[in-house]
Amino acid sequence: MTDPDHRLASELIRHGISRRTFLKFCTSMASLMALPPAAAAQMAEKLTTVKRQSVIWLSFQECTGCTESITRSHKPTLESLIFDFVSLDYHHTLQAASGSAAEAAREQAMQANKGKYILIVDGAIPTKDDGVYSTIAGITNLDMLQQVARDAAAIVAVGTCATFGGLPKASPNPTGAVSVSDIVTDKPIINIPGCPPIPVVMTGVLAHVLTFGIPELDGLGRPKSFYGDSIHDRCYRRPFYDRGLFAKSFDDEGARQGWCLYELGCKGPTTHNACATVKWNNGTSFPIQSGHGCIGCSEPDFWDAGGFYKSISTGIGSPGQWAAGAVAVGAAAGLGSAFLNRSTQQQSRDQHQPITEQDLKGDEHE
Ligand code: FSX
Repeated sequence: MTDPDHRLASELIRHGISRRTFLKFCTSMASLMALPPAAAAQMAEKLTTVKRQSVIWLSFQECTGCTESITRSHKPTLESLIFDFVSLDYHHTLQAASGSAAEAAREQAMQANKGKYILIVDGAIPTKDDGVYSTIAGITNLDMLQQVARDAAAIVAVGTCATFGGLPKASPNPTGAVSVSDIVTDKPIINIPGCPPIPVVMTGVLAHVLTFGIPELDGLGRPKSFYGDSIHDRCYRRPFYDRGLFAKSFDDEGARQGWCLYELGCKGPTTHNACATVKWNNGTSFPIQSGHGCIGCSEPDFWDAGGFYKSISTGIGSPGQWAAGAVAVGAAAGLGSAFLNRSTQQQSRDQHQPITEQDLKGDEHE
């Protein structure tokens, strides 16, 4: 377990990162999250001075892509440094301790920070046959989630598996996999979907929680600052869509000219995420920029609903499940003051109307 009195300021010095660089990071975080200009300085001040927040990270039914996403960088980044700021008291992939020592660390952290720790979950939770399909230290994921969630201040569900069930929940869902919000209904839950999520989105949301509390969420519990727009809204290929210029195959002249990939099955119009603006690998690129359509990985049921290479316009899949247009449920100022329960999320999910061909045609006249 790490020293809870440790501050980020000393980590910055240890890594030779200047205040100016750190301020730049906070400024870009604040701007990505559409916060007012003064927020960057407040964020920097708070992150460097407050005590480390206890975080317990549980990984359930998943591929470890979410952890890979946040840790796989070829050099230490400020994003990874944010994790030096928190006291990551349990993460069975990253921690040095194993076996009973790891479980003892989890229990100790839960006791020492009762009601105050943040629980991060990646992976879905199998519920069929009493949850026997995934266990850690002999405890089913279902039991461990309920146990650790009980005294958490807030929960961050990371990755589409934890937020919506993701791949484990895909038909025929042999383990009865469900999302965190299907199990925990009495705690604030922030959903950060994506298979995997963008690293800077994870750290940005975490920085917001640590400094200003829970960010403003959409109807699916996703921070509006990162999931408020569709990929289509911010796509650099959008002008081709508007002019009706579509690639018909991945190697035709249109594809070579960088035309819109909509007819090749791109799910950008029905997918909410920050890939088109934040991008991946330190802002290098994102799938559409490398010539492949969006597969909609940050939307519920994307494995079953889309048909990866089928155009939305063919009617294959059911775009209504793809969360067209998020319904805001309001902002929350602090960990204790925001409460997003399952019924609210479910209700919002039910309110989503399918995107129709007419809606998409309507875009052409904007
Ligand atoms: Fe799921 Fe994450 Fe996809 Fe993988 O932990 S969101 S399968 S990237 O690993 O949960």
